[in-house]
Amino acid sequence: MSDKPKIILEPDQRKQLVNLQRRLILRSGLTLGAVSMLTGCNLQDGDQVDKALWAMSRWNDRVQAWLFSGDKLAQTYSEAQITRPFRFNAFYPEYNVPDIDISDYRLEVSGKVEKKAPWTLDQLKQLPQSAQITRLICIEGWSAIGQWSGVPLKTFLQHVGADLTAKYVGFKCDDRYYSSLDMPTALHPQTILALDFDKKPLPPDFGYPLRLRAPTKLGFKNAKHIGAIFVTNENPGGYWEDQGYNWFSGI
Ligand SMILES: Nc1nc2c(c(=O)[nH]1)N[C@H]1C(S)=C(S)[C@@H](COP(=O)(O)O)O[C@H]1N2
Ligand SMILES: [Mo]
Repeated sequence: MSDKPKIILEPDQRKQLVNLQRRLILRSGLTLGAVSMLTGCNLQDGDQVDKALWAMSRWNDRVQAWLFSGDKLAQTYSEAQITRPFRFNAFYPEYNVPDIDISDYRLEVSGKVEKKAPWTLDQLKQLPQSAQITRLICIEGWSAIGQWSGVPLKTFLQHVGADLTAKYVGFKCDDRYYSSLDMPTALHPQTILALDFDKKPLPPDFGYPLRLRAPTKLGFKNAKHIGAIFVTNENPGGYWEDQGYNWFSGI
């Protein structure tokens, strides 16, 4: 709090705190001033700020889930507005993008679903498809408009007889990334299992052979190279979510 003596932070702690502040400010749409007012902290001191911000982050998950029941639509754009070239991002550099052999590829399905048989890409292509031109927003401070098409996640979940009253849908990726969605977002009309990017099969950089495209969520919730989907009542977390990124991170 502002009347407490300054706490000296280790460089690591400081970095973590600055990141958390930045994320929370981005996430909540609040200004630095508003966050400092709400938390009663001057955003300079250690422990107290950290505690208040983590508490706010958890509070955010609950309030956001309650405020946004899954029917709010993300903005869509025209073809002329597409960002070219599109931007790549992952937790590793571009030259480490996984090289996936499609002849071996199967999408695995598990958890609270009736049909657990794995899916080939061709089988996924047989399901109804939906296209969108939307903005992917990365928490690192950039965004890009792109075109994706694929199977609405809701359609897929219905096909496998998923328990749609379960709380979460989890994703495991072929690069060890993982993430998860709340069920309302999984059933949202703009949430798709994208097979195509820019009207062509997803290139390796952008998530070949299958990625999640949920424009009501931040970029890091849009898992690429999905190898497995599961339905569960236990929050599966995620690669960035488990490092402090706000789990809900959406509208
Ligand atoms: N499998 C996997 N999916 C991932 C990531 C990753 O590292 N691995 N990074 C996420 C992040 S932080 C962002 S912003 C988007 C970037 O997607 P793009 O490369 O299509 O721009 O992918 C998300 N999905
Ligand atoms: Mo990101």
